[in-house]
Amino acid sequence: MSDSVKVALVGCGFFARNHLFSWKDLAAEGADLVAVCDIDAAKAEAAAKEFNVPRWYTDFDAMVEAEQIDLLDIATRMDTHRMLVEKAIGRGIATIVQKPFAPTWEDAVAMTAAAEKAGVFLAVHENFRFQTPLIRVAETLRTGVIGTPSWGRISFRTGYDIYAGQPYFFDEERFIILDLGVHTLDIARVFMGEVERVYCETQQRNPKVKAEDTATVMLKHVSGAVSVVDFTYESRKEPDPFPETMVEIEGPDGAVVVDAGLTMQVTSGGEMRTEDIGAPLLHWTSKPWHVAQESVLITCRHMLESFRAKDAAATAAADNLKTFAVVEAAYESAASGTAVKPRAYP
Ligand code: NAD
Ligand code: 89Y
Repeated sequence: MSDSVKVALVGCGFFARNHLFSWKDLAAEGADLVAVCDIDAAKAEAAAKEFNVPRWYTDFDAMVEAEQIDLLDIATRMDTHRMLVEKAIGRGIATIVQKPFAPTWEDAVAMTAAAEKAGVFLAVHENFRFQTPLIRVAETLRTGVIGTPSWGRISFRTGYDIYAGQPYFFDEERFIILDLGVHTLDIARVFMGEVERVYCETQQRNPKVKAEDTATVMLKHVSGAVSVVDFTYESRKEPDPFPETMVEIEGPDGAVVVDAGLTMQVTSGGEMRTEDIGAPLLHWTSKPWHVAQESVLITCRHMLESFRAKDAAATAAADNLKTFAVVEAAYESAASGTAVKPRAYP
């Protein structure tokens, strides 16, 4: 086993369980989870006990002062990201931060600039591109079997009760594009390349939420390809595919299609083959969340390996800003009714 990497986790809420299981699984690959922190003492203590973490804290400053942390994993909500990231980067601590990177473009840029200036590793835990099914689609596209993608659809439509685990969604001022669009728009970049124009229509279909819960986004990619990225929390169909992403990519020589149930159909040169691209069940994952849960392990592993290799992560801050720029452009487009060019990071 290579040298151990001391990991600390801040935020022990709903989604952090997946990080805790992942870091414990990665102990075999040298991750040493030394401390957890939550402003809610009961949550921090419970996480430490259940996952056998030696120390727990309620005060982030106290944790970073007392611990020798190699890699900090921030799993709090976005309103706290800038404050925590800037403190960590100020101490030279390599940091991973959950999506959405920040509530605003300005915050995301500030964190990216701070990390670049300090020369410190900063990456966003953007895990959809690390889902087993979507990894397989990206690998298949890279083989060139359909040629260069020219049209695509990336779709996440559900009516699953996401509010049960994440009740804070009711109060978001900007909702599904920032929460879920960050994932699917990131996937559009991975499959079809960078984006030069964005048009978006939003809808608020659930009267109990404050902001958009449905978005239909059209992207013109730099390559000339066009994609439709659509997502909603208000789809009423059975079986509900939550949390699977449906995909359809067309190229000059064929097509790749992923339907509910995670079967990929690859057509190339007039022949079609199917492949099961479902994620395996791990000892701590359960349906329907297992596809998302397993991707947390794969993401954490990628972060550990990138940090060790002194490489930028695939979802480094600067890369995630490109997805964030598409998110901002989608909001601007929906407000103005016009197509918008995503901003560039200076
Ligand atoms: P949550 O509210 O359940 O948990 C957040 C925790 O952070 C809470 O326990 C809170 O007490 C703690 N906290 C807040 N401020 C803190 C501070 N200053 N120091 C220490 N602890 C602090 O939220 P959640 O649902 O677990 O979401 C957390 C993040 O994970 C969000 O950004 C969310 O978008 C993201 N998330 C990602 C995925 C994914 O697939 N990548 C899925 C769900 C949630
Ligand atoms: O918050 C969302 C996310 O990031 O992935 C799934 C989710 O938890 C609900 O759609």
